[in-house]
Amino acid sequence: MAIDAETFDRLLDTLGRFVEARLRPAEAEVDAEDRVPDAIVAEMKRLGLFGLTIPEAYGGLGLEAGEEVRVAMLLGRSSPAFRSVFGTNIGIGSQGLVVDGTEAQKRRYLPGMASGEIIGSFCLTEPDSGSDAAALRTTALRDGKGYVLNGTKRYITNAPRADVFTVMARSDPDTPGARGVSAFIVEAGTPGIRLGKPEKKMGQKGAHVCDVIFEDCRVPGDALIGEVEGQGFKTAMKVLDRGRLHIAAVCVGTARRLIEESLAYARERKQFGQAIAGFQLVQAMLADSETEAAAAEALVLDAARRRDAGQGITKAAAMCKYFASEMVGRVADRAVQIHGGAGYISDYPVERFYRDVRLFRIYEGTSQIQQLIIAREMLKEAG
Ligand code: COS
Repeated sequence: MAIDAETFDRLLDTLGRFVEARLRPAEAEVDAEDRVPDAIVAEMKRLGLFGLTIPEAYGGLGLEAGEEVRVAMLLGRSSPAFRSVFGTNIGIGSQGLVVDGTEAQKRRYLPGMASGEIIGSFCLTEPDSGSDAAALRTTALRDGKGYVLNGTKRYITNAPRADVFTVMARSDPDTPGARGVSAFIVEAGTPGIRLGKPEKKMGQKGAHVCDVIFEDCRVPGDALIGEVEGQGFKTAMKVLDRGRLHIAAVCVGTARRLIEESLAYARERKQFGQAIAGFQLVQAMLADSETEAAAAEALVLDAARRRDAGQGITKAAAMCKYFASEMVGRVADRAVQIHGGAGYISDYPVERFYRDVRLFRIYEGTSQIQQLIIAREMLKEAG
């Protein structure tokens, strides 16, 4: 454990109060304005949220998976846009360096990411390569001591405010598939990088994505993560294993929030002369949501324990992401149903969460990709 149990409990307590007192009251404003207020971002920095998973040696809190998922469940109780502010720094935007970077690369970027001074972002997806990540076409061709990058990356979270990108690119154009791919750490100010227009999304307003376009973008040789070619796809997959567990934990937190909203509404709303919570058909919806959220939580905590025990979690993380993201979709649907007409009106948080949670089944690997990973791992285990 990187921090002692008492300090961790204090952290959870502080973050719980932050979610209740600062994030929840600002949710509607963030959705309407498509922007997280600067004052909240500054508080997130002060609370250490940008460095939750970055090792202590580089200025972070170095939380283990079991601690990280408990924090993620807590943060999941408010709009996902808030977590997204620092989500790439503690996940896909920093972990490539954490797992495979050289000491010099870690020293150069991780302390700034941990403090929130540097925003990290992860460039894997392309216009023609989404689920089939190994088919990516962006190239990084050797030129003297460095590389020249060309290609377009799509739907890149936090790209509009990123300072550094972890970029997966084909360094060996003659090797198709995963083996020809390398990972690079590229500073956003490098000439030859252009950002596309911010995309208009269905939900998660306040979290921004856009294209990142590389046009003859020259990077030094030491931008190659780990300074080893051909490892970039594996780096990306390792990063996604942890990322998927984190997203699953967020889904559990969001489900808890939706259940809380549903329960409160069902107890207050009266029809046929009584609170609708007294009707068994409404109770069935509440019971299904509660049971499924508890099952997802147990799955997430078990996978986190396995990771902290040093076990591989490729299958477990995929199972968590698959089950928890589908689960929160069903919970959000029931929450809207319990609210009736009110659930379709934006004055009630469930309308916003219904749109927000839809993304969980898509990013960091669709449900169908998680199914594929689970089945592949089962077949491997069976020999
Ligand atoms: N950890 C470490 N290594 C891994 C790994 C993991 N979780 N998953 C795969 N690898 C390795 C494999 O062992 C293989 O190595 P070898 O060539 O040495 O055998 C290599 O990576 C290629 O793996 P694989 O053959 O499984 O690649 P595929 O192209 O068949 O499929 C999937 C990989 C479909 C699982 C992958 O493309 C994927 O996850 N797609 C979804 C991408 C995604 O999540 N995008 C979201 C956007 S990023 S926010």
